Amino acid sequence: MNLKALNIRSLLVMVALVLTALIYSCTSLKGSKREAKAVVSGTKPAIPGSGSISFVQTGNEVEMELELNFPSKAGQTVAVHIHEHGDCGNEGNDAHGHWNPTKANHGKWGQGQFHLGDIGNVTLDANGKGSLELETTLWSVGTGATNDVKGKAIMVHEKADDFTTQPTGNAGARIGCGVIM
Ligand SMILES: [Cu+2]
Ligand SMILES: [Zn+2]
Repeated sequence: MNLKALNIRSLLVMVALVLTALIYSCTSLKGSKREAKAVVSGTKPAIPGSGSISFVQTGNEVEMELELNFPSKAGQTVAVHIHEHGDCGNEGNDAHGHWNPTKANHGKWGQGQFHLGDIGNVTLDANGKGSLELETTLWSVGTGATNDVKGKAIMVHEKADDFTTQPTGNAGARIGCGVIM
């Protein structure tokens, strides 16, 4: 084997290594899809309920999917927020207020000022079931940044949010809660 052949061989090995590294980094980017979930449980025995929420971040965009099932609230509209502490103790009160890392006023999602936790209202059907989907670049998932939804609580209220009353939207008692993990 002469010197030229050796050089070509090492060049080929180099190219193969670079290609492998490229393919690996693309695969790991794909694998870095960030996800979080919460299981919603009723906080009051008199108002049984359940639900789930999931957050999936792809690139800068977070997709949220929420499902609720509160039979005793059939046909009514309930408010859903993200609250600042991931603690559902004391009938949801340990979750404290609306998650508001941007120090905005309470309001309606996507209009003027609103808390990052102001998801909005969900109208439940005749069986008490409802769902909501949201896509946003305002949140992140598992990044540790100030807009990270992980470690917060999802809260369901007995009434609709009026999007006006500060700082709660006058949505009434906390009937469902789950920690976003
Ligand atoms: Cu709330
Ligand atoms: Zn709010």
